[in-house]
Amino acid sequence: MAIASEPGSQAINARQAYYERIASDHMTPLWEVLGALVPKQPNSPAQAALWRYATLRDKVMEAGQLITAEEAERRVLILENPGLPGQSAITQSLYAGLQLILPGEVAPAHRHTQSALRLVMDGAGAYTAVDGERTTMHRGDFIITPSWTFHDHGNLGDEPVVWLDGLDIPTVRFYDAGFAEHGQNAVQKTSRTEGDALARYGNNMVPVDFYQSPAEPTRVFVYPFSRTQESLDKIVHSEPDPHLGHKLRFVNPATGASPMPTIGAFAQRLPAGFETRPYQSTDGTVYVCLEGEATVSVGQQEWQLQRDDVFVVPSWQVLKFHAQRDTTLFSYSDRPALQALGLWREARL
Ligand code: GTQ
Repeated sequence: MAIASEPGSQAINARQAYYERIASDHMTPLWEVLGALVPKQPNSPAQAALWRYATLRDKVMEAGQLITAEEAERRVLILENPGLPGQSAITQSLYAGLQLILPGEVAPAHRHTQSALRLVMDGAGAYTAVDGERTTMHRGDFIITPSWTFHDHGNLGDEPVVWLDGLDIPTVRFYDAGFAEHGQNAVQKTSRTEGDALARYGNNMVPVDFYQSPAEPTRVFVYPFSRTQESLDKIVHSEPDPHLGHKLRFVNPATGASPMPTIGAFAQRLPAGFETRPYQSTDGTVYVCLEGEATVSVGQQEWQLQRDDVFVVPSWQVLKFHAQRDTTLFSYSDRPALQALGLWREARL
């Protein structure tokens, strides 16, 4: 009967010496790392983490006294996952940051291959312009700037405006596919009136000859919170999904695919008193608590959510909610990328 036996110290020393010899030829033995390379299930180095909005806001307002939006290009505090220090990442594939623009300021036009979304959190009177059209930012609005579209931000009002940026920066870095350039002018010239894209592409119609392939981003670059709320308010009277409550995904209305190919976005309502059953999925997800009051548990962590708090649920960590009041959540993840690659899984426990 042959049983695998523990190697003796002589064998271990011989192997170690061999590993060192082959290292100079840039080779390394698979058998020492196979279990970590091909895990039985995801074991993300990213950690579950929460950022209180009060703290985020205080800190970004402090930055407002230290540097202008113009000088910074983007005055943003990066939300860095405690398990991924120095990587400017909130999950392995996604970035999150809190951006501040003060009255009268401009964040100059640029474009890059990274796709971006904004979730407006605080203040009124700012706009984002995307490829020649502006949209005025309201709290809860979900705004996108697809890959390689020129975008600039400005604040025409009299109060600070703060929003959450979500980008696929780590994904684009992983693929070594980053390109960027500045616009000719800090503030891009507008070529369409505000609301044009939403009317043309986002009202259950598209221009008669307009067809897109699934990976093309939507021309609808704002999903107003008023419309999201309208949908959630209507469906909340039906039976909630036991694991998700009432959860909707934002789509490109011309294709049914996600608004941008690398980042998916979701809106969710948990009715007062509702408790979700445990759920896990492979798309590491960033959440914003837009309204309400709820307890969330992610793996061993548990938090009492307050308005505008931001938290992250890494891949395959078990997620549960218990809403004390009607609670509205916005979230974004790399789900469409995982789905396109055949790597998305969920488990309803
Ligand atoms: O607004 O264009 O948080 O380019 C990071 C990179 C925001 C932006 C970020 C960016 C932007």
